[in-house]
Amino acid sequence: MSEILKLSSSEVLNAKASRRTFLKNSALVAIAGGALSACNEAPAQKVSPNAADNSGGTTAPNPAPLTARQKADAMDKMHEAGVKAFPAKTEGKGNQLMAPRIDGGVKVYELTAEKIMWEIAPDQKVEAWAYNGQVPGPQIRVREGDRVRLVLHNKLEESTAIHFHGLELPNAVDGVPFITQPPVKPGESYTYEFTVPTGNHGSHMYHSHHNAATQVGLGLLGAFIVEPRNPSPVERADVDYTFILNDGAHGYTFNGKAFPATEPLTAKLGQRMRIRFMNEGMMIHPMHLHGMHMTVIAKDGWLQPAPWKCDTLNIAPGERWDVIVQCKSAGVWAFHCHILPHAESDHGMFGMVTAVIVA
Ligand SMILES: [Cu+2]
Repeated sequence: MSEILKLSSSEVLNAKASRRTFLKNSALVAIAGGALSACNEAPAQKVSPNAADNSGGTTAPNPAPLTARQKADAMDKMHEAGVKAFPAKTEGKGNQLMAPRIDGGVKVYELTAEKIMWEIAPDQKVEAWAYNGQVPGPQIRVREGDRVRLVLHNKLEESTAIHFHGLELPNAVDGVPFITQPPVKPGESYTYEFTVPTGNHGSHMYHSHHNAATQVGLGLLGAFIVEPRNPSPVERADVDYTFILNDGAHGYTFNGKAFPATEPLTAKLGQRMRIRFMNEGMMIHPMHLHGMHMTVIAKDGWLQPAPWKCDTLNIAPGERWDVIVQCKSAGVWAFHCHILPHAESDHGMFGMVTAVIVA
């Protein structure tokens, strides 16, 4: 072996056909050959100069490069497949209305925070931190003046807490660790009890207020809707949708799902559709509805001095906006975030896309 390693390149090139150099050269070729075949056997190191060319360099490229039209058709096929799959079925549904247990006139809700696997879109399962196994967590719906008790059980590996976003509650139940309460440690439970203030009705939220960029991004959030005792005529609606936007670890989602698994909003021709936008993410999302305008009636639960109209409504983090859509035109109307990289790529639509379907 040491003899071979001492062989210089000039010796190889100028070698005389002596038995000694013949043996040296043969050994060198064997070593080089062995190294090459080892390379060929390692799949990660296989390199083809042109993956699309299967000719081996002996004939014209095969298959031939795509024409511009073929490339356009290939892209269209991906876009069409996404739209045809909508609304795609996935496992699990978030934001399900939760019935309280009544205890001496108090509405009692129990929420368990726990790690689960959650299907965002077909065959796209991710780890989620969820309340009661759903993302968003169960919808809590009460009336102004109700007495509410919420019991949080923490089955996570880190501490957590719940803040009631938009409710004007006593300081002690504000849900911010080290400001108003100790963190709820893994394995512990914590009880919040309060009366929903009169006049504080509308679309509110509950979510973690501990390591929140991670915990809310992973799914620890839900709608807390307070119905008024005396609804205003502007609020009258035939169908009522809660529409929670998020943009954390699970990507761009509406109610915990990404297109084509997002849920369409449906109404009959002539019906009034209420949409309660809630942004639990960390980015703004201008929601744009095709074909019909939206009439904005409330911001953060508070009725506007006068309703106003738009077709694109920016929903900033933490905001809630309530709108009415007078469903005056039949059809499938695209409804999406207008920051286009949140909704579409060259592979087709994804993330923050759904449709308002008027039939
Ligand atoms: Cu967006």
